[in-house]
Amino acid sequence: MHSDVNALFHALWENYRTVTPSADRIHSLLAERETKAIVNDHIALRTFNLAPVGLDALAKHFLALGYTAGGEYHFDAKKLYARHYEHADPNLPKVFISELLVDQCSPELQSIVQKLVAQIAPTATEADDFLYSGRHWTLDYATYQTLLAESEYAGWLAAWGYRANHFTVSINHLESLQSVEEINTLLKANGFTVNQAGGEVKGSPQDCLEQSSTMADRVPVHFSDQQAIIPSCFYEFARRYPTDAGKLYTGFVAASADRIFESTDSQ
Ligand code: OOG
Ligand code: NI
Repeated sequence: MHSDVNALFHALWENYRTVTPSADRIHSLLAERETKAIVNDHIALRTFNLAPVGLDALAKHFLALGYTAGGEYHFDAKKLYARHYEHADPNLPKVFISELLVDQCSPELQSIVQKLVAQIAPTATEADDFLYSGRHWTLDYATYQTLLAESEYAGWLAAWGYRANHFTVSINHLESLQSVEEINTLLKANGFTVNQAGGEVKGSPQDCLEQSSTMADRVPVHFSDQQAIIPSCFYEFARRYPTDAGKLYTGFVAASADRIFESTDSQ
């Protein structure tokens, strides 16, 4: 368990950027327009709802650093449950953690995932580096394809394991660009692909949250029997609005999140 929150996010970022070539390019594109450092709105992590790696085992790392649980979110069609965590320090990123409800999936998927999770050391989740420790199991390409065919989320998680699947720029903290639309225009002008699912801008001022994301980079990955080029991680952009109480909304919007998951889809 990390005792230094900045060290944890730094390690998560370093791990993320090694598999996400767009991350540095997009970060530079924004940073060169700004006088202050880019602030992250949130990051996201994925897991299976099986011991010892359920959502709470990941959350524990953040609770130990002073984070508290925020809202919970249900994604019935994707068979996912999620919760967000936030810190009293508004400059620390929020954390969105989801888990696949394995028991709701097909017997074949359940059996595959149980075999993957059985390879994880019982105390693995306690390690300082667990949240960026990648895959803890062997996986062949055909098994990856089987998982993908039923659940894009299961396939991605089996291939990539534990790591931040995206970082999110806080548009509220930018000086040069004010809106999600402006960010999307800049991204497209520089050759990046913006996630179109449900529209390029997800959410509205009424939701108190507007978001967009790139489609994940595609990079080579070693499976136990072959190498293949598959989606890795993506970048997201979020603009928050005040709620009626006057403070910026700190939660997420399930309908938007549902489509942001699709940023790592393989087709
Ligand atoms: C999380 C997707 C949801 C958001 O900001 O609503 C999300 C994921 O892809 O793991 O990041
Ligand atoms: Ni996000």
